[in-house]
Amino acid sequence: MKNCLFCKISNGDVPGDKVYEDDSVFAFNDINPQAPTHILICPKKHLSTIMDMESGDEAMIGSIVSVANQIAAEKGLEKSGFRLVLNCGSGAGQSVFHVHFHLLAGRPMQWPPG
Ligand code: IU
Repeated sequence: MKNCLFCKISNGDVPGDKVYEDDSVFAFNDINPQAPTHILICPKKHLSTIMDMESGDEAMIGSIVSVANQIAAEKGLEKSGFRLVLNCGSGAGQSVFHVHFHLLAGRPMQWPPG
């Protein structure tokens, strides 16, 4: 999508600190990390919120969880664990309207999140 920041990071129009990329998913370090590891994992397809998911998008969204597991394994997070967060809508804290999962790790996590 033309005016979407994360689409621009995906296609290289805006620099991003990418840590993973395949045909349908990309991941990059969050610019304002909230934990020692804070990576955003996104579908390349522009979806403003997860509620815009369509029939046929299930495998793409599911593969984001596989990518999270892969990154966690690469970073040795299996024992310490990690949190995978998706904010849907401004009321839930979403500020960038291109679907992204936050992979957070490396510090104690509180529950419930704020
Ligand atoms: P949110 O769930 O939509 O609130 O998360 C948006 C995230 O995008 C947030 O953690 C920002 O720090 C992050 N981000 C970024 O990594 N690079 C940017 O240029 C912008 C936001 I704007």
